[in-house]
Amino acid sequence: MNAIVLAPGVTLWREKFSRAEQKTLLDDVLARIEDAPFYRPVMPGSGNPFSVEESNFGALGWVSDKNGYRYQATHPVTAAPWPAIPDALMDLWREIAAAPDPECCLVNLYRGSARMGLHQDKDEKDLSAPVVSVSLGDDALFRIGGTARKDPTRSVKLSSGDVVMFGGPARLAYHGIDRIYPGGSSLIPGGGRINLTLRRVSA
Ligand code: MD3
Ligand code: FE
Repeated sequence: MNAIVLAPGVTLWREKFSRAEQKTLLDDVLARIEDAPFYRPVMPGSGNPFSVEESNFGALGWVSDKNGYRYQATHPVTAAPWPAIPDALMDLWREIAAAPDPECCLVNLYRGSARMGLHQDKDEKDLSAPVVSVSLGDDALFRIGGTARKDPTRSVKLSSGDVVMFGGPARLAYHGIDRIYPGGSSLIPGGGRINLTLRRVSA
């Protein structure tokens, strides 16, 4: 279905979720957020707050605090287990990922000038499975490079309903979100962007 290969291991499906499917998925996500509210992580060491707010669904959630980055089974504020991953996202993974079921759906909320600096995702024991990303709401300027920080990067605008899969040679690529374009989408109440990333954590 209209897959574009952006680079080796990087596949993009523009508007894989229709507007109606985006709305249904967002309602499902926001219902689960009632049980696992967005919170603002802080950087290990410095304790500086992230500009994004986060939550998770699934058996394991990715968290960051003064002590480091890790996966854990419970919400750092409520101490409750994370809600289950929405069915529509499990279906998506099973359609495109060719890997055992995801254990984590990290939920990132970008409002205003929130961004995410260039980084690698390498806290997962299983680096053979891809990461699958779903964008909802306002457009974002996404940047992806190579496996070394100094490698050249390219920028791609991601819009609501877009799905990107990062696997194989791209699994350890540096990537980040330079900015959000506010006000472009009416999907999310209060505006902004939600990114959902599905990950396999255990080997
Ligand atoms: C490329 N999130 O949560 S999703 C993250 O839009 C993260 O919220 C961004 O980077 C966001 O870690 C980008 C796209 C993405 C996610 C994981 C990747 C790209 C990736 C892992 C490896 C390579
Ligand atoms: Fe990442």
